[in-house]
Amino acid sequence: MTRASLQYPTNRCRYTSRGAALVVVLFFIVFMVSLSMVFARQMQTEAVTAGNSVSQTQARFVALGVIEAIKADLQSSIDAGDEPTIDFVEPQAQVLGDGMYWIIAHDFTTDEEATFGVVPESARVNVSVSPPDRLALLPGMNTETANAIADWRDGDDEVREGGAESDYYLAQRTGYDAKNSRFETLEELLLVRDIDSTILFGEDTNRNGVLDSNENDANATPPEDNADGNLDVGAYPYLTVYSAESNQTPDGGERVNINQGGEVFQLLRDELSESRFNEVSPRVPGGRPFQNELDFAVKLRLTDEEFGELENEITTSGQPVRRGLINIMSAPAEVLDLLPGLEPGDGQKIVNAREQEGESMLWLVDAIGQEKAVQAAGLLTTDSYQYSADILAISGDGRGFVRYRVVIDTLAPDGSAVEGPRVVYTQDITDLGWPIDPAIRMALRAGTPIEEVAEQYRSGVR
Ligand SMILES: [Ca+2]
Ligand SMILES: [Ca+2]
Ligand SMILES: [Ca+2]
Ligand SMILES: [Ca+2]
Repeated sequence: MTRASLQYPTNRCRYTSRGAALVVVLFFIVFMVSLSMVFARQMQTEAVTAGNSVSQTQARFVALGVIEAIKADLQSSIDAGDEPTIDFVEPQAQVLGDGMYWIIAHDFTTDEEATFGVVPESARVNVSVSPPDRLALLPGMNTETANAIADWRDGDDEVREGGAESDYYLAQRTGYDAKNSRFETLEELLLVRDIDSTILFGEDTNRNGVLDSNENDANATPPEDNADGNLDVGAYPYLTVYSAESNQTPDGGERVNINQGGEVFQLLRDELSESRFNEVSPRVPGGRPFQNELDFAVKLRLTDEEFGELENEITTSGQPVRRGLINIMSAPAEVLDLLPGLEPGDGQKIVNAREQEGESMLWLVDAIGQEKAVQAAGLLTTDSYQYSADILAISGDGRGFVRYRVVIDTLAPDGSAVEGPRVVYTQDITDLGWPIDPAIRMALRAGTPIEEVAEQYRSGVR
């Protein structure tokens, strides 16, 4: 990891040349969206009665334009030789063609207003990888449900304590086998014993992260909620099935396994001064086996700068793909708390410390102590190769809107290398209803120009 990869998208200077290329792509997207709308209007003259569905079609083209813009944004960072990042696509009250869009995100610290952004999937807990004792800590889960999840994904038919394997599922009215393989979508969780939409979505039935009035009135209106003034968001916003990265070096080479053979000595000789090489290399044999890269840095007593040069070149894993690593730079405190060996409060310490200057992940030792840092480090990353977007798009006349949840992966299907952005999941969740301020739709319906509405809602709306 270099410092550049730590600078989550705050410093925009280095993106200047990328920006110019991306502007061309975005211009093309706007052009295509507008063109689609012209066709949609022409169709309207042939079917006057279908007015609202034409607006719906316009909204759909806006959403599809947003997906293309996100892909172009990711591609431009890959083209620049960086790990994929979102640097240009703005998420809140943006005009695209003749419509507007928002990208709805989730902020665990508030249920009073919506937050917006494209979410790195490595900021979530991977339900295919996370140990059951960690899954049990998620809202709505317990040891039995977590063990049922672990049984569902593990390759054997041995039932964990309180868990469930094929014997259980086959005995149900609609019998099916336990998958015995990793999850491919989050909705697949609904096939696991005891997991239902209440566990996944809690009281937040419209999945906007906001406590809406119907979600806080007990059973006066659906859903049934506990009317305690707090939104139970369920497990869904914490979870992913997509997070994965290749175990290659940033330029596509093989990483050096620090637990085997003599290659690591050559690497140390290449990267360190002669005096430092003579100092630290004798510590390698006694330090083996290293738990992970951070353990290596601690045992060899590397400096922050030295470890910064080495950490993306080394590994303790023989696997071509590493699944479920959690992004230490963008995961919320609530997710970081779920790392093995950490306890509630450690996540917040990490969040407080992660913006400090540094060349490597060594700052984690200062933030939460050496023992915890080394235990957690094997599951940490600073990158994300998969991004999800919950896109809300509305036609300029306010009569049609759509909401799509999409996941975009930049890795090849086998996960072994970066290939380029592709959509791996799309779900139409328009029927959950309009999830942000209803005044936006009313203003557009009343004929307020979209630029005016966008200006008004670009900041500080729920
Ligand atoms: Ca199993
Ligand atoms: Ca809600
Ligand atoms: Ca209710
Ligand atoms: Ca509640």
